[in-house]
Amino acid sequence: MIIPKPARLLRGPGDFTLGPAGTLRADGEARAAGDLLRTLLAPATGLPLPPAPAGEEAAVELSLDPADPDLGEEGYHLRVTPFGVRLRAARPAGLRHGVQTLRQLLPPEALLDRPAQDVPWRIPVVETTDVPRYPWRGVMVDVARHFQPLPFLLRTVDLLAFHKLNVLHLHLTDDQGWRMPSSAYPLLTEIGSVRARSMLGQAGSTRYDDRPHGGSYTVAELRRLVRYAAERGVTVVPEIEMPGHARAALAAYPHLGNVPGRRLDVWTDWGVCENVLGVHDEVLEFCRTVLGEVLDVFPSPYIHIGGDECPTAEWERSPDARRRAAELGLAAPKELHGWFLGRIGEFLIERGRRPLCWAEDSSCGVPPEFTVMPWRDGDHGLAAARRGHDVVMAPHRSTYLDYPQSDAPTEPLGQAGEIVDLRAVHDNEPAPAHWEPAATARVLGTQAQLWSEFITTAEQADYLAFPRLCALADRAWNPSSDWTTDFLPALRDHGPRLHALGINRTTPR
Ligand code: TNX
Repeated sequence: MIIPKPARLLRGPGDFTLGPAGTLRADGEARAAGDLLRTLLAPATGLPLPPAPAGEEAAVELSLDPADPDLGEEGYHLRVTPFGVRLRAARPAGLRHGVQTLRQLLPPEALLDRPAQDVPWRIPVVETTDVPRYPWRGVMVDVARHFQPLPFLLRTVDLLAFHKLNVLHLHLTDDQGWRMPSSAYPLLTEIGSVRARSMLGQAGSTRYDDRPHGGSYTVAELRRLVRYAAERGVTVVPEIEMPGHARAALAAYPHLGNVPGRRLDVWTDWGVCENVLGVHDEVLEFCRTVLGEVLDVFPSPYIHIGGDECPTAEWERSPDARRRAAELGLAAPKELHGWFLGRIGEFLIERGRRPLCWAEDSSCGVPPEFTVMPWRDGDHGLAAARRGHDVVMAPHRSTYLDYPQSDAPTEPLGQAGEIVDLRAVHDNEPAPAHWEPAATARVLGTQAQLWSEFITTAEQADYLAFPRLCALADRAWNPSSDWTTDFLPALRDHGPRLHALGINRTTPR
């Protein structure tokens, strides 16, 4: 059994063995998916999959049928018979998912990054027509709290694609670090990417590790990530946090803040920082300029501008911010939050993109053109959908993978206060049954969150992400996957695959 559970899969007797003489046909727009299959199978299998000569049957054939009404943007039809493999889709994205299904149907050794010895590359006879329920199936990776180098992100893309997840939401900036270079504002990374130390333990702790943490990407690296992800059917959605969670920017450019002449360092604590961006014109100009550079690197239709956890005390105290609120006719300075995000949203829409932000309650104050990510408990998703927002569900009790998955003492340090176990992730229904159809129709999908206050290494990230990410992928793809009769047996088959992929499942230090 494979993960996510295909919408429909029939198994037949026998199998097909892919041998060294096996050919591949993938013409026209199907070629890229054919190349992907070659790239993915080569390290373990060494199979060359040469192109099939014209007029000859290929062992594996990939084809596009744009007129197929049932397969949509991402669906595919796969038929394995004792004589070969036939994969068809309406769009290249569907072919890529079919390629991942094929990888899971092969013996797990096919997933190794080195030659496997003496494994017959048998694929069971199956027929599947497989279409996802949601167009947004993602993972947010926080590279702001702890920087992760490019290879980590490339591997993450591979693991997403393997589970038919199609969005990598990249949290590039926060109080503790700014990871995206800007040619207009070079100090964002020169100053804002390094903090002097890290808090040890939960927010409010008084212990620190007393060593610097830093890192940032080059534009070339980010472009490479975008390209690599696109080849695998993954969209990289960048996030630049504003107006809160922006202390790294304030450390680099103090004039963006609310207190003239004040200098702040890059934050070394966890939690909600009360220093936020100011609301004067220079700040909006800064955000537009930085986002302009972001748009140049990331073709994603959606651009995330944060918007969460923005304390407004500095605005209440600042004469300038109070004046601005009054000029705008706002009832209170705290309404500057929605106003700020709304202005930046307009900018993104003018540039042909869709603004996206976190929503911690039903009144995040942004116009309906914003897509929102409700992340707290309660019916905030429903309320947002009723107000006309598209929503991507990110409820913390079932999608926050930075919380431990059990109360075992062997669990590595994570966020306190919650256990997010595998079952909770699998049970997460993005649009619960009591939502009315119009609200349900606003749900684009769901995603997992890998906040990285407590993730410093790839081993830790693996440990927290797996197998919970498998559960999220299953739920996001197929509404009918049952915990007991579908997911758990599939996960048993999946274990050797995760192992072959080199995923760490032991308690990291
Ligand atoms: C809340 S969710 C945050 C993050 C933290 C996370 C820890 C959200 C939009 N903000 O800044 O990293 O909790 O679980």
